[in-house]
Amino acid sequence: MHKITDVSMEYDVLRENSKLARENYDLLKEHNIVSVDFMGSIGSGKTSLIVRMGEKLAAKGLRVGAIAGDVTGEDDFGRMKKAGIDACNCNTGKECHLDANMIHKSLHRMDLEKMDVLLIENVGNLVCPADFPLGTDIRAVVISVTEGDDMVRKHPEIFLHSDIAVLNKIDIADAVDVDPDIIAGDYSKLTGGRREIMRCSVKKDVGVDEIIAEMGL
Ligand SMILES: Nc1nc2c(ncn2[C@@H]2O[C@H](COP(=O)(O)OP(=O)(O)O)[C@@H](O)[C@H]2O)c(=O)[nH]1
Ligand SMILES: [Mg+2]
Repeated sequence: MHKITDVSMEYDVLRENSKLARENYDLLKEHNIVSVDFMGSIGSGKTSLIVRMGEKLAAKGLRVGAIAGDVTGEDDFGRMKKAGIDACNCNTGKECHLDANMIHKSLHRMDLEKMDVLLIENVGNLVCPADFPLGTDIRAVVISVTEGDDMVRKHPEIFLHSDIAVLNKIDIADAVDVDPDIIAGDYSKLTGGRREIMRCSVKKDVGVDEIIAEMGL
């Protein structure tokens, strides 16, 4: 059961996060950097999408940076570096989400003078990241067909806190017996018919250009 002290502590944490998120936003704007926070489930394809986008944006002449947010390890960081992205690793320890303070520290470890776009991979989780804006221009949520057809119904908050929603791995929808139209319908209903989920297959390079265009990159 929540007590008054729990509630005010949570309020303080969120208020402090908002303040730092604002500072991150201002710092990124000072350097004319467009930034995206990729939230979403574990294994939905966040790193794959960042790597693919990184390659495409670099081909357009943009200088791409990334922050790999993970509880532990350097796996995603290594994948980003290998793709030629100027990446920074950000391990959260026990935290299930990135917060504005972690991004603040990461930004001070990066060369912002040499960056046009910053792609941030949040910790794989459809709950906690929603409450912690990082100060990016765009918040995106990435799910995939392999998680079943009920993710939007089970986790409406994160979709409501995002500007763009991506449904990945449509290449294997039949194999996992999931109908993408059901997920698309749930998302459309949740957003009052104002938005459509963006279907893609990072693996087959389907729909990634559309995501880049939607982000105005
Ligand atoms: N079939 C298929 N597999 C994909 C696709 N995108 C990513 N994957 C695979 O899904 C797994 C998890 O991807 P990853 O990018 O690490 O997910 P993350 O945990 O969200 O960063 C990897 O084995 C990827 O190769 C896709 O569009 N189609
Ligand atoms: Mg990843």
